[in-house]
Amino acid sequence: MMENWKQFLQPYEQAVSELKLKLRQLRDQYQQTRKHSPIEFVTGRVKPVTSIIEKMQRRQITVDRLTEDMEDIAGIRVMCQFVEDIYVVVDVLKNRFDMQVIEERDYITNQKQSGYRSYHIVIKYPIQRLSGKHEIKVEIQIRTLAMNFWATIEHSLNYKYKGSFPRELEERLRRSAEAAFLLDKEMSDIREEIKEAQALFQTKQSNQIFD
Ligand code: 0O2
Repeated sequence: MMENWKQFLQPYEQAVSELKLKLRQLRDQYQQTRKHSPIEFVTGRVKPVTSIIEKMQRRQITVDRLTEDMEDIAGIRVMCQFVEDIYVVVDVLKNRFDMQVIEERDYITNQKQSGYRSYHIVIKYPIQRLSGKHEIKVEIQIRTLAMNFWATIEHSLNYKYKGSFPRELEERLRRSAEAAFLLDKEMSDIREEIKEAQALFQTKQSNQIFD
């Protein structure tokens, strides 16, 4: 087993905090240039040790393969207003010089059996440590606010029921996944109207600051 988890996880902590900062600054740049930001908000976490150990056992990953085979020890989540924004974010990330996209999993076109939708990419992200350069794998989950609402609730229910939901709850989760899908579709259809209103609102707010 791993001897020093704290030390092992330090580079992952660094990668997560650097990426959170960079992606939040990216959102601020869109806002400062009065452009619609495809990023609504960003969160990040390093996988807790108990979850790493559970996944190692489930996927039969040995300690010497951990860095290579577990791609979500460092995780970033990017939340977007519209489904279209997700693909803009993916494109923006693919064109950055400070990361390399090495895998993509589109659970939007290929919704999971559970009802889960999200776009996952795995990147290689270089960090500078005292010992030199380290390439860290980071999983970035990109999703709408509606997808995030559903996934957050399903994740906590899953924690309680360990995946075996009572039949009625399973049916309700399936229906709420469908409702989240429809909400995303409705919002997409009126997105130009929404963006226009938000631009007006933003101008009004910044004028107030200078009053
Ligand atoms: P946490 O707490 O988010 O870290 P596997 O982990 O074996 O299922 P894989 O190939 O490692 O699969 O990764 P995948 O499917 O790209 O992403 C796994 C992560 O996606 C999960 O992490 C969740 O964050 C999210 N996810 C995938 N499927 C579902 C789902 O049905 N419901 C919800 N709520 N989230 C999902 P972890 O490790 O489960 O947990």
